[in-house]
Amino acid sequence: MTIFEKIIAREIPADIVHEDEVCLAFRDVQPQAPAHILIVPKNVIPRIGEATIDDQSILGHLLLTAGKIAGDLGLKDTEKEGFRLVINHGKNGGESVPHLHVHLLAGRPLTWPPG
Ligand code: DGP
Repeated sequence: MTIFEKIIAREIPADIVHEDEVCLAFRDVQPQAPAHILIVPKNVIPRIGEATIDDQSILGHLLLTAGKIAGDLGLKDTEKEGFRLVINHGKNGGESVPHLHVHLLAGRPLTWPPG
């Protein structure tokens, strides 16, 4: 069972900002920006490169939910705010939890290229 499955099952606590039938979103315990939310599917997909066509609606749902959360948190103003979505795959991608998740980062200017 991944740490995120334990959060979904309420076996360990998290600062939850959104839940629906497909996903749970909560604040990252090691925030890399003033706003750092993880959007996690309830059905475990280990990582994005292992997703299949059967996961298409879940993947779309995660992105739409990220946009909704950004709006709920007042992050969608393109002049004053903005945000970044990140999905890490594997060692060089920076993946540490083998349960697909979308990072929503915001609240400060984010540099490009990323580190
Ligand atoms: P990644 O490196 O892309 O696999 O991102 C995993 C993220 O998960 C990382 O930013 C830290 C976060 N994280 C790990 N364990 C926990 C936890 O128990 N609670 C919360 N809220 N976040 C966690």
